[in-house]
Parts: sequence; structure tokens; C-alpha cells
Amino acid sequence: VGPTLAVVGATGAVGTVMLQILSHRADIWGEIRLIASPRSAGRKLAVRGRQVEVVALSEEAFDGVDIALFDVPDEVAAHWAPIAVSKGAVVVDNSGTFRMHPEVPLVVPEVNPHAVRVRPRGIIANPNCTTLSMIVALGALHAEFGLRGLVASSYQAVSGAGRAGVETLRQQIALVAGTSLGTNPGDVRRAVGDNTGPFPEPVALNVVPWAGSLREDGWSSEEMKVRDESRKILGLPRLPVAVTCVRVPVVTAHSLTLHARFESEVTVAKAREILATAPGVVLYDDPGAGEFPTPADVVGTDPTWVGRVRRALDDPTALELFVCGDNLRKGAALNTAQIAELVAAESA
Ligand code: 2RA
Repeated sequence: VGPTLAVVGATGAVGTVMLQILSHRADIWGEIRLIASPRSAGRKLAVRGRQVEVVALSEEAFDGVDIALFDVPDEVAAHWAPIAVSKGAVVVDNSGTFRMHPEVPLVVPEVNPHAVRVRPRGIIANPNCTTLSMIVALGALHAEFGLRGLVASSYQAVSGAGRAGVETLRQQIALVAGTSLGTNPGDVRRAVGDNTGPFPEPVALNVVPWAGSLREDGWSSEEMKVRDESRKILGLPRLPVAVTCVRVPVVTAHSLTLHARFESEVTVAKAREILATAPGVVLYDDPGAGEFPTPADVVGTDPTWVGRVRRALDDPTALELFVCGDNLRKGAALNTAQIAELVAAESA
């Protein structure tokens, strides 16, 4: 019998994708226990082709659990992850609570799998979905070329803000569909009214240069996460990183443009070779044939897709790239599941 796995936050946007992923990957688990808030307890959800009843989050819910995957708000993870550890579980946490803690590894199995073994707190952190949408491709290029600087802009899907984000976009689309809105200042805002959900501005027919909360000097928490997490995962604590995070009217799949500067001159041919062979990366890059990744095609897939690979016109050491990945799969649930599989393999 395999180890017992708990999914905490099983009914959320990421939890739902987690159950699909667990149903499709190699079935190494004994029991899979579904845990959620008391209001969801008693619901039945399908995993591995079976209906499993959701149990309420409590100390007893962790009895006998070997590995617990957490996808819950920061404050819930802060309270319950140490409890799960005290009950004997290894926690893989997808909240922001522990990611930058010096005694908590931040792991991307394609980039720094070794880090998973050093976990004095019994907690392993899963990176933010925006970091995860680029880091597998960036890590492969870093391994060969040596990264020296990064400028990134994100184009983030609304599901990054959970079910409320998706619901908000759908409602706003219904309000503007079939109209001639988007031609006069403020017309979209008036049509949408106060219904901006988790976003500060209308997201339908719009782009919003903001994700997260305000940090020092005008930076957003999301931008700081991408910077801090990339440095930690790549083991480059002083890497210059500048990020601008933008929300776009896409349901699922985050995209980023990257300007990545390396130790010495790079060639597009070598970069393409690296990206074409890197595990977890798909190179899809033939603009003459209209081929580059877009969220509409990438959603529901596992890899990080890369296109528009160019050498910077004014810097032979730098590459320009467009990357795109499903923020709920590799951006959250899949990476968490992969980490759990690494932990399970330790005792197999
Ligand atoms: C977002 N990255 O897209 C955040 C969610 N973790 O809003």
C-alpha cells in the first residue's frame, strides 16, 4: 500500500485541478483524503474514478497522513501546516506563507529537485503560479548559459485569483458582449459598475497593470514574489530582477515576456536546442507559420510553452522570449503533485 496523501483545500480552483491531476498521473498513493473547510464537508468529489467524501479540516483529519498538499489562504496554511507536521505529515504548501522562509525549501522538480530533501520544518513550499509559469524554461537556459539578469512582464489569467476571478470575468463579459463598449473613456467601467471582484479595475475589454497588494515604493506583492522566488529557486540571491505584473482577460494560463541576460554571448540556435530538449518545456516557435504559444491553446496542458525566441538587438548576451503555462496545472497543482512524488520516492 502506498503512502496516504491528503489534499487540503480540495474544493478550491487549484484543488479541483489537483484531483484531475492525481487521477491521471501514476497512482502511487494508498488513501487519498480530501480535506476542506467545514462548510464543504460531506461533499463527494471524484478522484481516481471513485467518489471520495470531503472531511472537515481538523487535527484528526491528519491522522495517518504521510504527505499533505495544502492549497488554502496564507493564514490557514500558517495555522494548519505546522499542525499537520506535528501529526507526522510532510507538508507541500502552495500558499505564500513559507516560500521565503530560510528553513523551507522552494522546489521546482525540473530545476532544483535536490532542495526537497533539506526540510527541517517538515514543510516544502510550492512557488507562486507566475514564477512557475516561466521558471522551468528559464532554469534550463540558466543551467547552460548562467543567468545574470531578468526583466519580465506578466500577462496573468483571472483564475490566478481563484474562482472569484473567473466568475468576475464571466459576469463582466456578459455585461459588455454585443455592445460597442470600449470606444469611449470609462464606458466599460460604467457598464461593469462596482462588479470588479478581486481586481481593482474592469478586466473585460481591458488589461490591468496590477496583481497582489501594495508593497514598498509602488511594487506589488506579486512582482516581489516573482523576484524573490526566482532568486531562491535558481540559487542566485543577488540576481537583478525587474517584474511588472499585468492581469488580462484570459480565464487560465499565465504568459510572460522575458528579457534574460546571461554571462556571455548567446545564440538563438543554442537556446532553441536547450529549450527543445528541456524536460517540461515545449518550444513552439515559428512566427512565419503563425506558430507561437497562446493561452487559448496552452490551457489544460502541463508543459511550459516557449516561443518568440530572439537575441536582444542591443545585447548579444541577452534573449527575448515569450513563455506561457497553465497557472492551475504546472503553476500550482502539478508542481505540488510532482514535489509530493519526490517525497514519496524517498521511502519507496
Ligand atoms: C495570481 N499569482 O495570478 C497569483 C495567484 N497565486 O493572482
